[in-house]
Amino acid sequence: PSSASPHRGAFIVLEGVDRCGKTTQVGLLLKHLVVQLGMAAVAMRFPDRTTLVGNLINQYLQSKSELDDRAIHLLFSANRWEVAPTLKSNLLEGKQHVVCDRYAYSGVAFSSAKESLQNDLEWCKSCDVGLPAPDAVIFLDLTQEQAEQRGGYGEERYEKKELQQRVRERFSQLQATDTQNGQVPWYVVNAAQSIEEVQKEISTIVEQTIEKVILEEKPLGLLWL
Ligand code: Z5A
Repeated sequence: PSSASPHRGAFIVLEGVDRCGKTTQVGLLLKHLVVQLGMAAVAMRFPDRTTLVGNLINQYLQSKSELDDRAIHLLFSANRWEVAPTLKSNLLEGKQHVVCDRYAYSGVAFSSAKESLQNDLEWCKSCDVGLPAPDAVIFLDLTQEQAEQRGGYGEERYEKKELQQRVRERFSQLQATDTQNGQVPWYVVNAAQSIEEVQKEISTIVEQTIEKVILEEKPLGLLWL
């Protein structure tokens, strides 16, 4: 990567289905950027269960409360909007790279995989329009069968085979429209490789993205605008 001082941090999002290894890879990537490359970087994740809204989401995911499908969708989106000022300030004032575990793509993919919202993809997207846009989405690709081999699904509400299959299809749809619009580049990484191999691929993509953001002095974009 360039040794030039960054005008802002790069915003990297890791997405993928359940069990694809996002959390593992966010940790390794952060270590790589900070310890090995000496860069300023922070990790963020959605849902951020530490906030008031995040607490409501946590109760819903653990089936301790019931909510209308649109209401929970709005809460997931609100959770991003309430953290957006911190995200922006990390990138713009702090000039820190942000590595984020899930983002609005998960929001749309999971909600629109539900029967009640399956024809409302655009409504699902509309709630997150205008959030900071990632400089790269890294999609950790794992088939249903491979995900299942990593241990059965857990206790949380969405950890069910049929739903996860539809979520996977929704992610492909979102990738196709982002690619068509040319705003946010997607990189698909085969998540069935070893942890080290996945990490190597991710590091290369991220280093190239950071270089581009610095050299081209890319302004921070607005999602889906
Ligand atoms: N959700 C939503 O509906 N709307 C929204 O707007 C958002 C989210 C943001 C909770 O998310 C739920 O919220 C989620 C989507 C929905 N529902 N589901 N399903 P979360 O992010 O809090 O929790 P999670 O997504 O369920 O975490 P995860 O996906 O289960 O884990 P992961 O981060 O992808 O994977 P991991 O923890 O790094 O690894 C999983 C296991 O595999 C673990 O044992 C690892 O050691 C192992 N692993 C990792 N990499 C490898 C490789 N390469 N080989 C072999 N084994 C590996």
